[in-house]
Amino acid sequence: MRFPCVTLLLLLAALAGCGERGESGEVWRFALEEVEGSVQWTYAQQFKSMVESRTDGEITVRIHPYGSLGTSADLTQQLRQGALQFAFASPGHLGSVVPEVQLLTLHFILSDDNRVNHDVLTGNERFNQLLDEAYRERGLTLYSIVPEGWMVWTAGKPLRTPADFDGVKIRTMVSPLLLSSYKAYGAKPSPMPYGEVYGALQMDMIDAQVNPVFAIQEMSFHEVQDAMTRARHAQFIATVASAPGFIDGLSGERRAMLDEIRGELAGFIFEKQRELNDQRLAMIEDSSDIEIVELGDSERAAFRERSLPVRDEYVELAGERGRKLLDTLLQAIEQADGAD
Ligand code: 6CS
Repeated sequence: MRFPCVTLLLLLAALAGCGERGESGEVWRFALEEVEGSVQWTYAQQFKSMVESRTDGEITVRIHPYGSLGTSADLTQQLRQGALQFAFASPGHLGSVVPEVQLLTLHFILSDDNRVNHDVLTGNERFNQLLDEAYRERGLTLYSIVPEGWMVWTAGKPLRTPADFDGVKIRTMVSPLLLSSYKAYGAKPSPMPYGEVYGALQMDMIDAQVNPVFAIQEMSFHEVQDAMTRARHAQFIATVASAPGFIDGLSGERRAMLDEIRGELAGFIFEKQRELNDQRLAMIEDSSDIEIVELGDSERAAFRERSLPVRDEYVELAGERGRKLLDTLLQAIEQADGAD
């Protein structure tokens, strides 16, 4: 996929710290790492409608779906320069800039109960605050954490055991720990931007990829793969980041509005991602003969075992704050699982 020139947006960098002023008021630019109809698009549409109605049209939210402004790395750069006010920033890409956020790419650290994951990730204040500190050190602020559903593996064959991964060229996002996670299974990870995955699968440059079901359907990856393996090894967890100083620089009333919207959107998008993932799985089943395999507990345990040393690598990379984030998350999940 090729991207148009972003010169116009770079010019807008001069507006750092505030939204652009349009003809009828302020414009907040919100960029997505996913296409129209996706979980991120659904979130952004709802955000837009809430902001615009609550500010009586004083603010217009302009949504830029994936492909219009560049890769995830480009979006992060534009956000840091102040050319965008909000952008989705997935840990699988952002980990190269904010090492601590790679925690959200580690395998087998979450509950099997998705409601628990959602409640902890969006509701645990200490966790969110620690992560925000890490973002701020790198010229970003954390607005929200948005779980988008379980990741599944697609390949030319089912991937039931680590031995099945031996030598498999799997496309990953670019954060270093994702490479470690798949090397631990014996695979050959091959990082590349999202927009290049379909072509790389079609041309046999890679054998496999990993993404949530809704994304596999909307990017047509199932058309060029023979099997889908569901291991519940990790969720696709995105974050919404904001431009430096943007939210801090708003009036108290606007900041309170954004806090309120974040809380309301958390419940909204949790239901929507579930609906989208279920609907898209049915669409894949109806339109292709891809083999769908669900791993059992003992099969998952073999992968979990291999994944554990990557946690130590995370702490080495992400330092003391990373260790605190990992401990906070594991404890909160364990506690919430126990309370069920
Ligand atoms: O695999 C990726 O790169 C992308 N996957 C999803 C579901 N969202 C954005 C991300 O860049």
